[in-house]
Amino acid sequence: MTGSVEIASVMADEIIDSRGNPTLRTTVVLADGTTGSASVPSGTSTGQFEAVELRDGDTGRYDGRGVLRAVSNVNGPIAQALIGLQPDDQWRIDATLIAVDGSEYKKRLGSNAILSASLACAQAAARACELPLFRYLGGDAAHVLPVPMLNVLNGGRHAHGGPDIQEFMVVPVGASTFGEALRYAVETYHALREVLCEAGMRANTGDEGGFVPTNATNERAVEMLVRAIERAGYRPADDIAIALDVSASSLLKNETYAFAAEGASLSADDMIECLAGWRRRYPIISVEDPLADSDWSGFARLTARLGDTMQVVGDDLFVSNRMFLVRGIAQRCCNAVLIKPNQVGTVTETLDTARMAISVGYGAPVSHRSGDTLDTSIADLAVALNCGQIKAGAPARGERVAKYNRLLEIEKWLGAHAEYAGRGAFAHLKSP
Ligand code: 2PG
Ligand code: MG
Repeated sequence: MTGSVEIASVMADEIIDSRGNPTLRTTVVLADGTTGSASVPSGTSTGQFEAVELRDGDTGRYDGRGVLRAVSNVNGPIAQALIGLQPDDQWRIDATLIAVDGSEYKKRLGSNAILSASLACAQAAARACELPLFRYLGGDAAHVLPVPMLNVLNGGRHAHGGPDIQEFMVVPVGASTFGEALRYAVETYHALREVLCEAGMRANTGDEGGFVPTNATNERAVEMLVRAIERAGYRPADDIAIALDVSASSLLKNETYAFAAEGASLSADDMIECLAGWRRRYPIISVEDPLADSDWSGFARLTARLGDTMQVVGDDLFVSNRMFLVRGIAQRCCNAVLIKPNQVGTVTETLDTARMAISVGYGAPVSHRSGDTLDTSIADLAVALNCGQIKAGAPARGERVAKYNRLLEIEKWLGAHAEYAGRGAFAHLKSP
C-alpha cells in the first residue's frame, strides 16, 4: 500500500493525562514526511496480569510517576528497531516490538512505550494510504457504529466518597443512529444532575466525568439512574438500558466483597444472588468484573446463572490477552471481553484478542482507561472491529467526549453505509 515509504523516525515526549499523571505521546515520521502520533492512557483499577506500564520511580519528579525512561526506550531501542520497516506491516512492527522487549508482560521497555509506538505506526500508515484509521485497520467491511456505554455515575477507585461499584453506565440501545444514541445519553446525564440535586447530593464529578452520588447505596445509585432515564423522557430497557462495572477486585477484603455503602460484605455467591435480584428489578444488560480476577470458578458459576440474560464482561480477568481469553472460553467464564489496547500493549495483539472473541460469539466492547488523553484511536478501533460496543466515560471532560465526537465524525464519513449496532449488540440475550 505505502510502497517504499519506510519509517524514518520515531520520537516520544512526556505529556500529562487527564489525572495530571505523566504519559507518552509518540510520533512516527515516514520517509516522505507523513506523520502519525499516538498517546497512551493509564488505569487505576488494573488487572494483575496487565502489560506493565514503565514509571521512573524517581520521587523527585511527579511523585515517581514520570515516564522519562519509557520515553528514552522509544527514542533509543524502539526507534532503532522500527526505522526502515514499512509502516503498513503492522504485524512485523508489533512482532519486532515484542522481540526487542523480550520480557514477560512488556516490563523491560514498558507497555506504555511499546503501545505508543505501535499505534503511532498505524496512524502514520493510515495517513500514508489516505484512509481514516478505522478503514485502514478494518478494511471496507468496517461500518458498524458501536453502542456507547456512558459512565454517568462514578464510584470505587474513580471517585472518593462515592458508591462501591465503580461504574454505572447508560446504554442507549433503542436509538437508531450513533448520533441519536449520544443525544439520549446526554439528555439523561443532565436529568441525572437534577435527580441528584433534588436528593440533596452535590453533583461533583469523578475521574471519568460521571457524577459522584454521596451517601448513596449501590442499589440507590441504580434507582436514581432509572429515574433519570425516565425524567429525560426515555423508556428504561427499551430506549436506554444500564451497564455496571463492579470492578470487584478493588472491593475484595478477606475473601469477601465490601459493599460499604450497604454495610454489607458479600461472598462470591452472595454477589451472584445480588446481581440476579437486580437483573429482575432493573434493566441491567451488562455487568463487568462482578467478581475478583482470581476467581475463575466463581466466574463460571456466575456466567452459568446470569449469562443468558446479561452480558458478563471480563476486564481484569482477561486483561485483553488472548491467552487468558482462551482459558475463559474453555472454562465458560463470561460471554464478553473488554478490549483495552494498553492492557496487552500492541495493535496486533489487541485486534487478535477482539477477533478471537467475536469469532466465538463473545462480546468485545472496546474501552478507554480512567486516566486518558485526547487520543481517539479506540473510537476507530471499535468501528474497525464492527464490535458494536464502546465505553469511554461520561459525556463530559475533553478526553471522554473526544472519543464520542470522533464517532460522530466517522458516522458522518460513512454516510448511508453507517449502521448503528443498537439492540443488535445484545441480540443474543434473553429477557430476564
Ligand atoms: C475499567 C477502567 C475503565 P481503569 O475498569 O474498566 O473504565 O478503569 O482504567 O481504572 O482500569
Ligand atoms: Mg473494568
